[in-house]
Amino acid sequence: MSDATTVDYDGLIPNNVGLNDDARVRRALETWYPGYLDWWRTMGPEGFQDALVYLRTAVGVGAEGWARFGYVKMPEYRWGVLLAPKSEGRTIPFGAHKGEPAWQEVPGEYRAMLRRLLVIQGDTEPASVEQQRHLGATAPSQYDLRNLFQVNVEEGRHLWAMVYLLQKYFGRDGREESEELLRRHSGDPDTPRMLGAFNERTPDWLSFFMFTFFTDRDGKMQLHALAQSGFDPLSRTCRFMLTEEAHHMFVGETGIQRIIQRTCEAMREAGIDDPTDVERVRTLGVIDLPTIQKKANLHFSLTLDLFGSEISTNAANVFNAGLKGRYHEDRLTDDHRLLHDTYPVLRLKDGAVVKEEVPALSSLNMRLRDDFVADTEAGIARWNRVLERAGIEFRIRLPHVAFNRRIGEFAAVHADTDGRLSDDATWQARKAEMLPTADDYRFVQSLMRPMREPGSYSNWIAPPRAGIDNKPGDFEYVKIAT
Ligand code: BYC
Ligand code: FE
Ligand code: FE
Repeated sequence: MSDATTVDYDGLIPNNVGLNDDARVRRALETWYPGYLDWWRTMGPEGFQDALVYLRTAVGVGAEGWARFGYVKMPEYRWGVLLAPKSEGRTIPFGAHKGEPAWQEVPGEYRAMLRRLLVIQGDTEPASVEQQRHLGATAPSQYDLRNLFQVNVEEGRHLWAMVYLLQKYFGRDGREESEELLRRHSGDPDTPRMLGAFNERTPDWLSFFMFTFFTDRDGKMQLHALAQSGFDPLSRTCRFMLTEEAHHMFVGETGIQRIIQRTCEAMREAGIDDPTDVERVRTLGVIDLPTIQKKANLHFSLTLDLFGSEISTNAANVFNAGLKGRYHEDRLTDDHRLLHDTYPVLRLKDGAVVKEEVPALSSLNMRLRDDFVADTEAGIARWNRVLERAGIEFRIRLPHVAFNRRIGEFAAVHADTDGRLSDDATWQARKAEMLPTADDYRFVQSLMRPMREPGSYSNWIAPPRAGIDNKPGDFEYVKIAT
């Protein structure tokens, strides 16, 4: 029996959802498992499959001590199905059904809508693992290598989380969707992943840290919105996923912070004051600040696309249905139905970017995106404190939301990082100041050399302030089989 906080570790699939008493779903998951493992081995981290990696594994869902650390071979990681504890008497917090008891089964009228949300959420998780597949070969330290793999196994577990919901609540359709989730692949011309950013490459560690800083944060925002769901199993799943997600953004934020720190140190040692003297900074073997800015521009704009169109009937429908709420819905004090409210949306009107009040229900994607931008700003401010302390006249800043977009209001125009619209020729001429160029990629790539010695770090990144699980600086996080 599972009382929701104890996790059953005896079977093939660790879980706190009573799989032992649910032969149908257990069999479905056990049938899916070999295909998953095959996917992990062929599309997951390249190499290192026999290495012992110092990983945390979720062993409970309570607020205290939910994870255990230890050496694991990745294919033997205990991917499990873990839901946050049920809160008795929970009601649907928003939309047309607000105040009714939360659903424990799929509401028939919303079946298709819910299935689509689960599939899109599920699709992103393995996509990110595929995107990061080649990074192990060039990790700048054992510490970073371990963090990469930690993120990868947890994204794998997030796939399990969605597959469980699909198989438990969607029968045959759910089993087919679960297979499809392993069949689509990031960047595949015939069967790509569903959302744009998940088909982009993550070619180097600067990209990886930017991805975990920006794109995993879209994950955080979307999971928060889904954690409010009136469909209780989804709410509980997402609440637990969020406890893991925090580490992914930590990896991104501190990764970039350490890169900036190292660049500042090297510039100071060499007596370089001008951060835009890219050539000289590069000769020091560290990443120049303008390149970091351009990568941030790229990953920010790609991630904004993941919020969908600013004005969206899909978003209105899933809110009305009680399936996907707002960030911190439970802390907001309006009527949670939004039938009569408006929200300010940036729009393109007669060739200008203007703010317009739009019905609140239609602008929920915009609202979540605004919450995302605010959350992002806090992290950027911490990067900038490193620059400030080093006395270097440079600040990382977010580009305008209209910059480099492929989805929504600004998809059809060119806007620069200040939001000024420009014609195609001007855009082409200025692109290299705003987005990474082939030369920038080549330079960053040239720094990507593996550092395998415990406690040693590649020249372009500073060591972290503390080890994982309080381990000492020279801890061997990954025991590479020879
Ligand atoms: N690329 O009304 P619209 C994560 C499609 S990340 C391609 O504007 P909607 C993670 C859209 O599907 C979080 N297509 O938008 C992070 C629709 O197509 P159909 C993932 C796109 O539907 C790092 C059409 O355009 N979870 O967890 O309101 C590592 C019109 O759509 C894109 C979720 O996203 C795009 N960028 O919003 C690992 C939550 N954007 O149906 C993991 C679930 C839109 O007309 N998903 N389209 O064929 C959703 O809530 C919504 O589907 C979206 C889109 C917010 C994604
Ligand atoms: Fe995830
Ligand atoms: Fe994540």
